[in-house]
Amino acid sequence: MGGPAFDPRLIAALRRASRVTVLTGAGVSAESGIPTFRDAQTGLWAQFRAEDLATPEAFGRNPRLVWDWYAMRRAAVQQSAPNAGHLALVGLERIVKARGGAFTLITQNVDGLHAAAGSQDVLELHGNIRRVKCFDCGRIAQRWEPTEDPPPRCALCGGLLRPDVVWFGEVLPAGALRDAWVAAEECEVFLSIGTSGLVEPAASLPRLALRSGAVILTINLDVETRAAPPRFDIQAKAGELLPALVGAMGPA
Ligand code: BV8
Ligand code: ZN
Repeated sequence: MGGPAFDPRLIAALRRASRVTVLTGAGVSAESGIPTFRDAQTGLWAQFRAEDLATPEAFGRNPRLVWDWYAMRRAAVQQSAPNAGHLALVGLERIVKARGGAFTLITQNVDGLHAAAGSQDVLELHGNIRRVKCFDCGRIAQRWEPTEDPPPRCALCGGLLRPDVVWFGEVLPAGALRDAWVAAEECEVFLSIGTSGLVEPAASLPRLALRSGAVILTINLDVETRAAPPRFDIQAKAGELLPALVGAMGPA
């Protein structure tokens, strides 16, 4: 039983593209067992909405609560592994680069799974939950002294440590955002995978690519499958469809 049949125009565009850009959201990590942002919160976090906890105001009001929420998510991330979708994106990068093309992977995810899978030069628009930074002096740390009374303190100034992620109302890392903008403007094929497209400015990247003349492939669970070039929409799980897509492109 062969895999899904892809529109030959999509495969042709992927085969001839000298620059491919990919944007991923939480849907790419779902098959690694990491709940998406839209998934309802569970357990003692069920009473909170993610977007209400992922703000500097929430941390300012209740640092312990927000720290503990991230500690729970970080533990889930540390127990997770890249899935077939992450690995297929590593394969796609290798195929494009082997033919001398450029490949950029932009992620909204903070779980670090693309780098763990072997993707190079990942643009983390929203930071990384495995790192922390000082709420006062901004010093970044990969490790910190555990404490009975979280959040732990900054080794430099004694300020409270927070996850090194971009909260709602905070600006994105300027370099990553600039590089993501250029990668969207200059690519011939843009893949948007596992994102609800609700959070700005990341959500504007596919529109920018479309305006710049790129072919857009959207892979999501809540999208109607249709092929109307230059847009292709495929309703599928990223971890199932991406390996078939890369396989349909042929050898590196
Ligand atoms: C900014 C890190 C300038 C933290 C995240 C009003 C006031 C203030 C701000 C705003 C405002 N209106 C708009 C804004 C801007 C705001 C924004 O966009 N708000 C939205 C909610 C309206 N953006 C910001 O604040 C950004 N900063 O704009 O700075 C500024 C400054 C001050 C004032 C104004 C502007 C910062 C945004 C970054 C927030 N941080 N993450 C953390 O992780 O805790 S965002 C967070 O949510 C995630 O990182 C992710 O990006 C986003 C969730 O989106 P998705 O990844 O798409 O995940 P989601 O669950 O939504 O969807 C998953 C999809 O996958 C679904 O479609 C599902 O069907 C699909 N799926 C599921 N399983 C699979 C699958 N698909 C394929 N296969 C599967 N197996
Ligand atoms: Zn500090």
